[in-house]
Amino acid sequence: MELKDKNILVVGLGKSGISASKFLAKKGAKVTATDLKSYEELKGSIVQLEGMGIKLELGEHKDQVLYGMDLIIISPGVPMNSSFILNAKKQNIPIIGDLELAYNFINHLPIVAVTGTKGKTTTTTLIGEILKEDGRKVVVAGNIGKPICDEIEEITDEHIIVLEVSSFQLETITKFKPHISIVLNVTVDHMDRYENVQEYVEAKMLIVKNQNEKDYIILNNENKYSPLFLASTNAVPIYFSGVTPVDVGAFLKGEQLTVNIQGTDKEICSFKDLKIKGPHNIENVLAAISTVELLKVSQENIKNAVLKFSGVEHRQEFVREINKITFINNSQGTNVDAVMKSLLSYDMPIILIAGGRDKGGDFTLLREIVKERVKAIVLIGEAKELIHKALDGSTTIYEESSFESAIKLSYSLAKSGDCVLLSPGCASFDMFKNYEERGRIFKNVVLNLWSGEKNMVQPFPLVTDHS
Ligand code: UMA
Repeated sequence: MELKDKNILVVGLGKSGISASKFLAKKGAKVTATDLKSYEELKGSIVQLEGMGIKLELGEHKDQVLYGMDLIIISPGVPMNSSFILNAKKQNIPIIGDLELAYNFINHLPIVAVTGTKGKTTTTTLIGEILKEDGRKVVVAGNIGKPICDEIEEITDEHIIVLEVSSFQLETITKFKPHISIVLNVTVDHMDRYENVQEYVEAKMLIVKNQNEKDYIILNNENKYSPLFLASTNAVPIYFSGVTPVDVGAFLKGEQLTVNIQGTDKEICSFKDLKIKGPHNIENVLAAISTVELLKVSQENIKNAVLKFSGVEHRQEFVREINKITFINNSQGTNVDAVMKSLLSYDMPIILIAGGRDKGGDFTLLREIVKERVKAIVLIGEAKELIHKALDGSTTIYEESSFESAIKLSYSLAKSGDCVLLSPGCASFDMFKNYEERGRIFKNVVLNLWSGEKNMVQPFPLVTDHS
């Protein structure tokens, strides 16, 4: 793809827009970038574009900027039916996303693309970890939060590219073709962007659009939309299932995660030995195992990487076991649904640490599951009282004024075989810079807990996170 001296408009200056703008400028394109946000709102990030000769049109998308454009790179969060984009379409300006842009420079390499409503980041990360364990050169990027255009300069001919792709990114592909596509599951989501479920599923189905009989599609045997994907591609299907054995693919044989793609069953490990818990995570691991089996990773390296994998940071991340008490960091669980999912994932009595800044969630929806699984709740932050009221009577509830004292109280309440779960169901901004800081402080406090005396802490100073 020749970019030199082309007039290219980047729409949206979030992570992908900034990354695409830099990439295009380095390739000699004449770049204009526009965003609905003002200079004031964006100044922290657009500083990266200084000195690159990029023209900025901020605060609104003016139709005049479309004049003379050869190409538009649209950010995933910009809807294709906005009046500005519809106007661009009328003028026949080609519109692609950063995924398609990058594809032009990496299409000679094996590409693995993971999509699905839930589990994309965990599965994408795990595939990357297994490939690394096998000594492969791998780039993991995409919707995971790392735009692929940022990685292109580092990519060599030996690399395997593992991409998390969203329906928003798939909407703007033309030639993008993964060698292996993975569709983890499709459930209703993003109904603020799509007219109906069918439209959302159709966007996801674009992942197979350019695949042929030399490519593979890994499908969830239990998802009702899988047959639609299969019907629209010539790619070879491989299935995974956490419920029933499949002929070609990965499944549970008793407790054992098992893969059979080459004609014989290979047992990887027991699901009980996984650090990431819950039926959804078994499916994510099975999907990852199918993928790396296709890429001919050794059974031993698959096993080693899978057993080591403690999840994506802040998403049901295993932190530590101390006195047979398991500590889990789910700081990214900032809504009620995420709390529900994490509570369903642990088959052991739970001490739940929750609270923070309320996002308007209905905590009463948790009453039943809390009654069933939660031994105690320790509440922190602005939403303490609100959550206490919503869950009053469903379990024992404590309120703590500091995060550290909440963690220590949870530890003292827990017995051998219990799980202390940070799953706040709220935003973090009342007490922390962001959910990452909340998660790191949690881990830091937990790692400093002293196993000798359960309700005392080891006397080293805590390293506080100011990153
Ligand atoms: N904007 C406009 N015009 C519009 C709409 C938005 O100018 O009409 C501007 C906003 O003012 C903002 C910028 O566009 O400055 C934001 O762009 P964006 O929403 O595309 O966000 P990015 O920061 O570029 O992040 C995107 C993905 N975001 C979305 O798809 C909404 C990130 O996925 C992804 O990690 C990142 O690219 C790198 O590839 C996030 C996500 O929520 C995590 N994805 C959804 C999901 O996983 O369900 C799809």
